[in-house]
Amino acid sequence: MKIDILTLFPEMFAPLKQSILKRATDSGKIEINIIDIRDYTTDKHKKCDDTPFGGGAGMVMMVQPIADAINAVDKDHTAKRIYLSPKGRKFCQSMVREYASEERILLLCGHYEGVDQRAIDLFIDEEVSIGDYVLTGGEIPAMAVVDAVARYVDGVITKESLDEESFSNGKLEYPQYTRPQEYMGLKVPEVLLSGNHGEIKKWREEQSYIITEKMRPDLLKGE
Ligand code: 4FL
Repeated sequence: MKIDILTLFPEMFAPLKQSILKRATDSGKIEINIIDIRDYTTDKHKKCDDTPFGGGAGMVMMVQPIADAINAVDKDHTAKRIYLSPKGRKFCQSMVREYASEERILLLCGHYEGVDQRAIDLFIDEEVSIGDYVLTGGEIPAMAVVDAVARYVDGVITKESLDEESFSNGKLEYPQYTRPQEYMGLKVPEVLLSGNHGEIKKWREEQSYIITEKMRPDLLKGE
């Protein structure tokens, strides 16, 4: 899978060169292409933002550098083009699976007060938010999308990990334990040491239900 990221702050994406994402890019399972929008400005001072028409605080990213950057990497529009924005559709696991099935996605990161609406109207397929809060820019949301989507690309992590995790069965994950068997007086639940796989499975399903009811009752609605 190919992922293009358009940003004014390419250095912010250094975390993608660690751990599982590093392995996935090194092995060629995903290709991440970070594009500096500033490379495409035609302004002699390399300006990429300006004050908003109509007044108001902050700066707005100009349409020209964004348009030229998108046309440079995806002229024939083969990528699904996503703009990270607090106004977008709320990102969720079903969208993760959908994006992972695409050949190519393009992520546009806004900064400051956002981008000129015409960049969205002309070039973007989908506006996506990672939650109801405002950040300094779309770079961290873009990394969240890359991270979540990469896990679903074939061969990046094991199929078992995907099957057992939170949300995959519509519920949150059961508690996990590893050594030691006792820590500060807290013991690992006996059933997990029993070797009885049927009982373990039953316990985990019960725990999933209990934690979901407590933390995210909304997930159980419609069952
Ligand atoms: C994007 C917040 C996606 C949440 C500022 C610029 C944002 C965001 N999800 N905040 N973009």
